[in-house]
Amino acid sequence: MTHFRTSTFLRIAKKRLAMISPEPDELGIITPDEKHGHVIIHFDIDCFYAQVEIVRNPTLVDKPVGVQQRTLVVTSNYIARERGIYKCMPVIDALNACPELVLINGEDVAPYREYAEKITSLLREYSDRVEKLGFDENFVDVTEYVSQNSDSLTAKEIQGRIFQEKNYEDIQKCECGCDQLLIKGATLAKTIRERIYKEIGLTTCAGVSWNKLVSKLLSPMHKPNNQTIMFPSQLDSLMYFISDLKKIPGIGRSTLDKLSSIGVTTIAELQLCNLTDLDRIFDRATALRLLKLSYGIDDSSVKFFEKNKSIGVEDSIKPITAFSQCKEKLKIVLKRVSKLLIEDGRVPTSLKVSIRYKNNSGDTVRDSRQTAITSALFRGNVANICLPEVEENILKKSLELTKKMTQPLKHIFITLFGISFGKLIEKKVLGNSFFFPKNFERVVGESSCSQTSRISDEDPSDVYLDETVLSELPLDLKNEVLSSYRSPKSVKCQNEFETQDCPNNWDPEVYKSLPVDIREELALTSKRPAGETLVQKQQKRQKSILEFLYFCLG
Ligand code: DCP
Ligand code: MG
Ligand code: MG
Repeated sequence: MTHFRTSTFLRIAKKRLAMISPEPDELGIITPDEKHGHVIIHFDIDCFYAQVEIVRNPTLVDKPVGVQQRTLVVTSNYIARERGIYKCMPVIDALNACPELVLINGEDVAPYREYAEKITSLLREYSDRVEKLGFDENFVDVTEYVSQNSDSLTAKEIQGRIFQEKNYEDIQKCECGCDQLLIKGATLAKTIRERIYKEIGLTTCAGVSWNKLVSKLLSPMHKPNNQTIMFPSQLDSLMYFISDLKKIPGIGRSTLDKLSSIGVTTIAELQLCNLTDLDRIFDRATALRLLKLSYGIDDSSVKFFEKNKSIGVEDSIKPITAFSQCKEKLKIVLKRVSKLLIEDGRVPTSLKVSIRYKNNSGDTVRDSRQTAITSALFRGNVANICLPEVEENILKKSLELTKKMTQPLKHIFITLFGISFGKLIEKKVLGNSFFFPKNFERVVGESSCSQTSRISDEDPSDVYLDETVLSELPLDLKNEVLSSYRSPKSVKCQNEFETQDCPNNWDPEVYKSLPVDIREELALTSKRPAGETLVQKQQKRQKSILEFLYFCLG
């Protein structure tokens, strides 16, 4: 295989793609005005777990450090790599190769998750399009940021390395002028990497280009702690250089097997395929995508940042054989998950408990149960999960769920507990009307949950007040906000009625299946003392909420 000139390559690529379909434009063929003009950076943290351990214990900085999970060294710092340690090396081999290797147990991944989240939130300062790939990688589409900060990103020289160490002067310039945008993107990538190092303590690698595939292929080229940029006219050389189909993200084991069944084992061979060849083993959409990838064409966008749908922790434990031992174990798991929940800041409205246990046939199996929890439990601030009464409430529910799973067992033999919180509610300050209750704070997020407290635009009493936000206000503003609450017309309470609200004469399962408003009505009616009207009952609730607010404000 010889090196094509870029123009030759593009001509061949277009011709080939044109042969694939009578409407080549629909295939997203690279045309300067269509596909270029984006700036996408791929970041990958250097020896991630090992760096986190070194940041947590700086005395390790000049030692060979490996992170151990079970019998493997899953990663190591670059000092250890120079001494022959590679990823997923058996511990025994690693210690033979490098007896002075410092091994750290990395089975608790919580610290790594914490650092990964710090990085993602720093990246989000530059774009809403931040897409995580695995634990230590992110794509960021910085096109808008680069365009809006064009002047401040003007650089005298290109930051980092250029693919194949080319001189920029020798590179064929793209007709659309995207090269300049990419150069500014490289300046931004350098700034971001410096910030990650200064603020979080981790070095990273980055790839800068106009699409996700190319950026991902570029970022490991100058490891560690460096970045690589490439220009569209170098695309053919890149795909030739990569050569190995396995290096293309999205081409996994089963795709490789199918391709090899028709004799395709390299990128160059895939480029030579036509659609008819690929149609035999793939559907049309997959066949087209594979062909495009082989030419370095990737028109998938960087997805908008999405927070985790749930937050949970699982712990393997020494087997427990009595239900009475469950609470203590659940408490340990709950403490860990509480920390993550507080860092996240969203309020959960569902609780799930998972266990791994031996069933009556002696097989080890997993099971989980979940229940709704009221967001009111946290009184507007998820940090309240640490209050003893809140913790106790959650533990009680967790034990009830565990009981449901273990009741059919002849003997209890549990080897894992997990607690996970879901249906997380975001709280967001809206617009400029910060001090007006109806816009003060609004619960957003997974509002599909009909049991979440809802807010009406009309009724100020219907607003969800966050004590932490209130407590930060100057006194006069606090009073102004509170004055709007002096005589609310009505307060819609947290209307998440659960089984414990179930009237005595109702079957809890039947009660649970009723619509929320009917459950609310039933619960209120059944609980109020004789002679008390529904309105009086609601007024009582309203009063206690107000008392709580006044209490919070001192
Ligand atoms: N990891 C793991 N098991 C694997 C591969 C990786 O537990 N089979 C973990 C350890 C790594 C982290 O994921 O630190 C990120 O994986 P990378 O492949 O990015 O490897 P590193 O970040 O460790 O090294 P590099 O500097 O090569 O990116
Ligand atoms: Mg990495
Ligand atoms: Mg990685």
